[in-house]
Amino acid sequence: MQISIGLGKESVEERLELHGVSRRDFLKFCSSAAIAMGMGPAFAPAIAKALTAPGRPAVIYLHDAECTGCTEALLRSSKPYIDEIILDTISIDYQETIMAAAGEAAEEALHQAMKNPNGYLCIVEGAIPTAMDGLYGTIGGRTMYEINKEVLPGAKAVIAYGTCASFGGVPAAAPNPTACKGVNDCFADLGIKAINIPGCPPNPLNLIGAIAAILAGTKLELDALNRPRAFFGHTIHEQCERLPHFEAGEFAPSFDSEEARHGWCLYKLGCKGPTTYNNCPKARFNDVSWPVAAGHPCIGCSEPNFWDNMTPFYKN
Ligand code: FSX
Ligand code: SF4
Ligand code: F3S
Repeated sequence: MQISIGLGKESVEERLELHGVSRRDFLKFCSSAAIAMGMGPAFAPAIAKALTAPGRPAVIYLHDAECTGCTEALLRSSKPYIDEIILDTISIDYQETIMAAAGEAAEEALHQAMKNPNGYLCIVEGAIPTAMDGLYGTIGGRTMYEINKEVLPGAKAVIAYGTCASFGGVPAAAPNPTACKGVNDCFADLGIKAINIPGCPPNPLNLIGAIAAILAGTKLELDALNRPRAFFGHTIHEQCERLPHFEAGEFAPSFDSEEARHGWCLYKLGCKGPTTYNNCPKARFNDVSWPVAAGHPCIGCSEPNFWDNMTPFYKN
């Protein structure tokens, strides 16, 4: 996969066609994003319009301290070609993991994107190490802290994508020797107010939904943790397909039990669904499944400090 830097003159539709993505596939993808936002599929054309409108800002995607799972979630999907859809519609102009450019050419791509006449949106993945003046995380000889500080203040909007960028996540787990912080915690003094899309990994549909809302000029209602209510307004538990079993007091006794296979509740095996806000049951991953449906308890991966507060993840 090679990222397009400075896209050609074709329309978004033409570029998608070139990659074998039909208008129908694209609308299907927009319907999934609409459903993840809690809107009906009727909202899909509005999302499609926002994502393909001319004069869109550049998108700069910064990497900090993390496992790159957020990018993987974005790219490693089987259908319908989510990677092409994302890269060709939102045209990410700078993304260290997937861009072809390296070294000085990469620096140049970043500075070009920052000069885009339509401005730029910034997506941040990963937490920012702050101990030792940020020296625990450097890219091209500059600290992640410095790079974020250069890019974020000029952005039209900042999205903290993943639990690490939102709240510190795994790199900030106790004892946090690198003093990693989430974007808002790290850059509050610069007046940065990032929209948080947590999850470890986060769901790409939530990112696309947030970008579509920003591009369409729709105000995203945020909760006290700066998460869009459209995606994070309900607990996993409230939306879980195993909920009727919870209410009937039917709890799976072990992961390999018949009861677990038959959809009984995983609460007594450690499920954190009742205290975790996310839309996984509705958005699902890759249109296929989500942890609890696959027989794994929710570990609360989208909540602040989940690594410290939600462990032990399993009970038996
Ligand atoms: Fe990994 Fe992203 Fe977790 Fe963090 O996802 S999936 S550790 S949220 O920053 O790469
Ligand atoms: Fe709630 Fe978890 Fe049981 Fe689902 S499996 S009903 S989220 S406790
Ligand atoms: Fe994470 Fe729980 Fe969803 S572990 S992926 S918030 S089901």
